[in-house]
This record gives sequence, C-alpha cells and structure tokens, in this order.
Amino acid sequence: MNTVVQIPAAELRRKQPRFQGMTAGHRACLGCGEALAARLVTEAAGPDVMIANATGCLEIFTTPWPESAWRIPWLHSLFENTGAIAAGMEAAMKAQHKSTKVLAFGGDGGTFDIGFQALSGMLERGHNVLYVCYDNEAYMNTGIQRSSSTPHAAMTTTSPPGKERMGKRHLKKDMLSIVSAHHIPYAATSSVAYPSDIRQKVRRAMAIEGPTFLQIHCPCPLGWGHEGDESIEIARLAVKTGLFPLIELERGGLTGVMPIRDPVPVVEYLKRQNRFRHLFADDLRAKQELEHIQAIADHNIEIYDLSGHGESTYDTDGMSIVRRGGMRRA
Ligand SMILES: Cc1ncc(C[n+]2csc(CCOP(=O)(O)OP(=O)(O)O)c2C)c(N)n1
Ligand code: SF4
Repeated sequence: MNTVVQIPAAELRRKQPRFQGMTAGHRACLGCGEALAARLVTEAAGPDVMIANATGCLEIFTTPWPESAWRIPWLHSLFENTGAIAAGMEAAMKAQHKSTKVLAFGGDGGTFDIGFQALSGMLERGHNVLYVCYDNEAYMNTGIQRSSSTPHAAMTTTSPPGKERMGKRHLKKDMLSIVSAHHIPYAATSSVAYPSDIRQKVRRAMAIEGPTFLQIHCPCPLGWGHEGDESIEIARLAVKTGLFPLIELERGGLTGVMPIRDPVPVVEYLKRQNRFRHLFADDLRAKQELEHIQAIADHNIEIYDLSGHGESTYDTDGMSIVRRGGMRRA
C-alpha cells in the first residue's frame, strides 16, 4: 500500500510561488503549453507589471467575457499593433514617473508575421518592454494554419502533405537572430519543459532597462496532435534533439546556451506528433525529409556549440553545472 506523505501547510505555502499573475479557471485545452508558460512568466515578473496581449489563444482563453484570469493590468491589443501599444504604455508610465514594467505577449502568428512591423519599431526605438512570444508554431486559435514559425515539413490545415509537398515547404523563421539584429540588450529562447530556465530568463530581462525578447516553445496538443499529458516530454525532446536550442544573445552576440548532454535523434520527437505522421509513411520523400530535419538539428548543435559547452548552469538533463569551455562540475 502506498503511504501518503503529508506536507505541513506552512511548508507547502513556502514552496508555492508568492505571486500568480494568471490564475486557474481559464479555458485553455488540457496540456496547453501557452497556459503554463504565461503562468511561469507572470510569476517570475511579479506584480508590478502591465501587459499588452495580442489576439490569439492566450488572449481568448484567459478572458471569456465577463471573466478574466489575470490579476495584473492587462490590455487586449490587435495582432498588428502589440509592439506599438506596449511602447505607448511604457511611454505613459515614464511620463508619470512610474517604474511599472510593460510586458507584451503574442503568439508566433502575432509575432513572426502579423505584428512584426510594430515589434520591430518598438525594438528599434529602444522601449523598456519585455516582449514574450508564446511559440506554438502555428495559428492555433483559428484552426491550425501555418505561420512562418511552423517547422519545415509539419502538417497544418494550410500545409497539408500530398502529391506536391510533404507538409510545410519552407523553413521555420529564425526569429531570434532577426530580433537580435536590432542590437537589443537581451534576447533568448526558452521552453515550458524547463520552468526554472523560463524564470531565470524573465528575471534577467526584467532587470534590463530597454527592449528584451523571450521566445518560449509551447506545445499545443490540438495543433501538434498529441495527448495533453505529453506536452512537457515533447517540449523537452525538441530541445534535446537540437531542433529548439535554448540560447541567449546580448547585443546580437551569443552569451549563453543550454548544453545537450546526449542529443536525441529527431525521429524520437517527430514520431510523437500527428503533424509529422506523413514522414513515417513508406515513401522516399518522407525518408529524405527525415534526413533533412536531422541535418537542421545537427546544424543547430554545431553553430550554437550545444554539445557540452555553454554558459548555462545546467544542461538539458538538469544535472551538472557546465561552464563555457566544457568544464563540468559536480
Ligand atoms: C489582422 C488579423 N488577422 C486575422 C485575425 C484572426 N485571428 C485571430 S486569432 C488568430 C490566430 C493566432 O495565432 P497566433 O498568433 O500564432 O497565436 P495562437 O492562437 O497560436 O496562440 C487569427 C489568425 C485577426 N484577429 N486579426
Ligand atoms: S488550441 Fe493549442 S494553444 Fe490554443 S488553448 Fe488549445 S492547446 Fe493551447
């Protein structure tokens, strides 16, 4: 018989985060990566913030009128203008001599595609805003259309596999490099599979005066085609294969990576998701696409030096302390 371990209430409270900007009771799907990521981001950012949130799943499932899951000032912006709205909010805070930090939230469709112009302007003008992109790799809220963040060969409703092509024809846009080319002080990627990495990067960005950017990989069980309870494992596989490297860039230069201890073959990640199902068909094109995707992962591992070196204090197994130069410390 299993013994139930009782944790004293006081200890439990100590272990609980002190502040939750987004509460339970929202209407996200079971296992939604965005819901978890937004909770972690707002926990780490603390109460003295306000948010401009682009249209998309996060905006919709947290604010079914007349209810709201937010405990912080929150504004629904359009797809197109989230960067501009956040810049205006920041200017208003500055004019009132307030230190409240402005956060901007958008999905990959709202960030990589439709809101990109306003985001670029906000970064270029140097507004003191932390922009968080919840990257679930498609326009999920309107029924899974491909975005420029959708990975190569993935199936969406607008990139169906067939005679002409094996899912999405184009590559995932390298948003972090584009954002960093604005010479901003800090830009990073993170993943819901690594909550402490998200918290650490949010705190780092919050401490910087100026524009900062965080792209968080967020599985979407509905759009990716997996069970809700698999989200974290699948997000972790994206990092451990090298397909979604966790990196930090300061003023355009690479300053931190989370090393991968033992890279996992990409098929282990792809085979868990229905959006890549066609790549496992008995078809020469499928085999070639699998090789192509493995080459993308290998390229990431090489260019970001992900196998054993890096500034992160832990690797993808969360085990050892690894410093640039490859020295492992117990
Ligand atoms: C200019 C404009 N085009 C299209 C829409 C319709 N629309 C609402 S939500 C959405 C999908 C959002 O995708 P994304 O930004 O990736 O966020 P997700 O829902 O995946 O979190 C779309 C296309 C809109 N609201 N405004
Ligand atoms: S469709 Fe995807 S992103 Fe939207 S709430 Fe459901 S799991 Fe989350």
